[in-house]
Amino acid sequence: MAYNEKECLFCRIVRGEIPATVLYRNDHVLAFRDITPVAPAHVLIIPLKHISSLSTLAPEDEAVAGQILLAAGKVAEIVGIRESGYRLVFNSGTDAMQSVFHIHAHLIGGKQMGWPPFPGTPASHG
Ligand code: DGP
Repeated sequence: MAYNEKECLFCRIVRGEIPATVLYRNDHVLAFRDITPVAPAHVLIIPLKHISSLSTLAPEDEAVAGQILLAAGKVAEIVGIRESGYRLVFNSGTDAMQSVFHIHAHLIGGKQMGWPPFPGTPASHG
């Protein structure tokens, strides 16, 4: 798997080298439909800048992290789920099953979801 900007899948989408259904773009972030949606609305919000994951967010990325959150509300409005509700998920690392190592928020909605995400599993704080 490639982690550098030249080969990174989402960097290639940012550069327009790979097509995507783009719903929103500004100077900091890009939002496009997930290719394998898990809900009626499933949009990925990514920074234009290559950052591998939440774990590698640096203090200088503070503004771009905020831009992802701000974009979430705009995208929820665009896909018509701002009122009904939505979830923002950042998968980071192996246990979370992160598969693309360019930080992204999954904006998911358009159906009733459950909480907690693993009903019946006893919580354990190691
Ligand atoms: P994650 O597992 O959190 O790293 O999520 C990566 C997501 O990226 C996954 O839900 C599928 C999506 N994805 C992978 N390749 C493509 C692609 O080429 N285009 C689009 N639109 N989404 C992709």
